[in-house]
Amino acid sequence: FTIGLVTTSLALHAPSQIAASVKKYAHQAGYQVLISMIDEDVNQSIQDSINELKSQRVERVIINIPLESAEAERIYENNRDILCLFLDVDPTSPVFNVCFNPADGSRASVEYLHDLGHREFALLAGPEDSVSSRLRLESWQKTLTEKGLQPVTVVHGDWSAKSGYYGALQMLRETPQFTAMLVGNDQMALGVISALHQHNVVIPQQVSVIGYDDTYDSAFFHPALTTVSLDLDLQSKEAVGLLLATESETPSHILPAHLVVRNSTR
Ligand code: IPT
Repeated sequence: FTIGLVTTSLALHAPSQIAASVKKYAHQAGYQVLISMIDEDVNQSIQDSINELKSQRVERVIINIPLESAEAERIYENNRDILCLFLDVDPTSPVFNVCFNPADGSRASVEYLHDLGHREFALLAGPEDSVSSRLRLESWQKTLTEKGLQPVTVVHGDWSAKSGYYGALQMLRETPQFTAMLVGNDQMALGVISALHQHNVVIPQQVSVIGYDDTYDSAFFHPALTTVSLDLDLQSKEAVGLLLATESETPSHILPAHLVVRNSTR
């Protein structure tokens, strides 16, 4: 049997880690995995990818594409002949999904830095069209508001290290008073670290940085990155397990995220 994986760019660390884990757990269960990567440049739709997989007789599909709930429901409705499980939707959405709690890790980041005395926060969020990016940003902002704070700036990147680098440069130019930066993922944080180093801003003495994901490389950044840890291997394991165990959708699983403190904060 074959499981399908429709995924966003595998040039990104988290989706590539997920793809590797999906493959590992599917193989352990005796299944093959067919991967269809959405290529935004050729404007290939998710439905094109699903059709491609269906034509290869795939009946169970994991979808790791950021989708707002309405969009995910539409995909579910249009594909009742197969079983679709979503990895990047709002976990409260009615579609079958295994997703991380979007609020707990973001809240923990703000509280940790606030307890250390930080009051000037810069937010470097992921892309505006990603549901996970939106929910992480909303949770940062909500937690700051509860503490009577406003971020000094909000900038969006595209998840890449390059966008983190340029986002940080923009912040240093326009709103350099921040002492803490919350970053939507670790790849962007890598670019942030590089930009701050170049401008002789010392991490964590002058600016604390917290990332998001805790992919395999993050402990080896310089300084080792404090970040919100997502157990992507567990997410993949649960997704494969649920997809193979059920004939139809079972209640969705919400996975916790937690802060891992390393050397980029003080
Ligand atoms: C999410 C990652 O946190 C982020 O770094 C980026 O790679 C994004 O995926 C790509 O869509 S993880 C996802 C399962 C919410």
